[in-house]
Amino acid sequence: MIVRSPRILALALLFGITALLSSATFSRVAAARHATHKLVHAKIVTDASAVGAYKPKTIVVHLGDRITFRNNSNASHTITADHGRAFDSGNIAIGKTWTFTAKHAGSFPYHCSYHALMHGKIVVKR
Ligand SMILES: [Cu+2]
Repeated sequence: MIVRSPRILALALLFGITALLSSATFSRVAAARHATHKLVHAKIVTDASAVGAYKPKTIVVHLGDRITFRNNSNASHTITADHGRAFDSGNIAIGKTWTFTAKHAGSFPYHCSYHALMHGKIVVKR
């Protein structure tokens, strides 16, 4: 293609540069979004009616994020997935922590394998 008008050439150049810049900005933003994974702090507290309770009860994170649960209650507990073997903390003694890494998207209800009334939910978004 032969461009005769310098005005059209300038416009084409301007358009090209703008497109290049905006695509570079976009990919930088997208990369940053995936590079920064959150660390969420949660806890297990003493609860008069159920021995222990997860706080917060429902936690929403994104893929790659981690949740650290600290057992601030006065009994041992577990964080055990309701369905299949998605995750199981095993025993979390008083004062100890357990960290969950969000590797799969979905909704994961869990419970304490010692105390039937303790329930929580982790929601992992893409
Ligand atoms: Cu428990």
